[in-house]
Amino acid sequence: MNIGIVCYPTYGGSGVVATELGKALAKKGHRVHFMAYSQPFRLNLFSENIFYHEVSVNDYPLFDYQPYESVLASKIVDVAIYEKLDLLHVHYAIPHASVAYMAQEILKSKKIFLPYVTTLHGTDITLVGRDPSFEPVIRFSLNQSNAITSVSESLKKDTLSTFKIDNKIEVIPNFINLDEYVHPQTDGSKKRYAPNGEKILVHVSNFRKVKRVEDVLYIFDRVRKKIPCKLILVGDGPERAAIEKLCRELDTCSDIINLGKITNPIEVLSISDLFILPSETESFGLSALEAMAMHIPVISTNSGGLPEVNIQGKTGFLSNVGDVEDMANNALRLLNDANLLAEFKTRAFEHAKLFDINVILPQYERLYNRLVKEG
Ligand code: GMT
Repeated sequence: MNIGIVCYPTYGGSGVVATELGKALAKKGHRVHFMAYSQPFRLNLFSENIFYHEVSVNDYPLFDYQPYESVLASKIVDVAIYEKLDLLHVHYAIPHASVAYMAQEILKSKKIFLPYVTTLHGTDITLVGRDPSFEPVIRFSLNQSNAITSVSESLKKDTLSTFKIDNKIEVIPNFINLDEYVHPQTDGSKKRYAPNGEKILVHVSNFRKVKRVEDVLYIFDRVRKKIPCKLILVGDGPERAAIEKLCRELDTCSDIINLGKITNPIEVLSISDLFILPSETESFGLSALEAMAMHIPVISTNSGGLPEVNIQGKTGFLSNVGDVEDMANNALRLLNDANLLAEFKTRAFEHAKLFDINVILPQYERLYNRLVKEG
């Protein structure tokens, strides 16, 4: 099948899911055409069956806002015609679903039918999508989608309560390629960050408000007062400066390592003991799943789709948003009991297996086949 994928190329779950999905489809022999305004950061172009079409908008003095949507729609039309796309899969509803609709209409006028799947990732519905100025466009383009998928039951519920959607929403969760989540030899790097055998807590995110990275620091502060530990922060974003200020106030900077943006967190995860994700909301929490795939239990909030990924008392613990005291106590409970920690590690990994690409990819392929047949 010839499949077009539209996604955000930047650091963030939706881009990672789109890229990993495209890579897995290409491995199975599908020809996958990525369209984005820059190369998705986890995409290696020197791979069989993978193609990348950059969407570049020319600057013009008239534009205060560049007409990205129009250029993207034209790109989709062009790629659909010349690469003979069978199907288009857009990740993140805004603005990709309405652009897909526009491209579909243009192609119809040329007697070409291009079905499109819209995958909802979270903030497109729970944060950005709640802005009423988007409502008519999101609702319309979702209802026009030939299929809608959401990454969790929780996001499906949120979508149905936010928008009047007549279309069916199919849940296809986030996934990981378990084969890639192997423990490399790590003694050397563990010593580099925790020279005296300290426990390592880790947080990976794009440092947006919704991630509540300040809570990571409050949790760490409480844990550090009880046991020797280090905190590794992976990622970067708008909250970084506030976090640096807070660690100075808490006087914990000497035990915090800011690694910044790392393309793939596997190595860092392989030396970590506990993953901390205190998000305000999380439609799924791909970073938590990545940690679990590396045998790391998760201390998280219980918001959004997190309870579908992190199982209370089995793969980690879940607390109310903002309850840093409870999250710190849960972290200490695990870090202070080697046997319990070992049990949680095993169960985290076992649960991650349910989200292996080999389980999830066929669900997308079935959906694609159905749409192409229907067309
Ligand atoms: O978490 C972010 O801010 C990035 C965002 C994105 O769209 O890239 O992630 C969302 O999509 C991921 C992949 O489906 C989910 O695993 C994340 O939970 C979701 N983030 C939120 O809902 C806040």
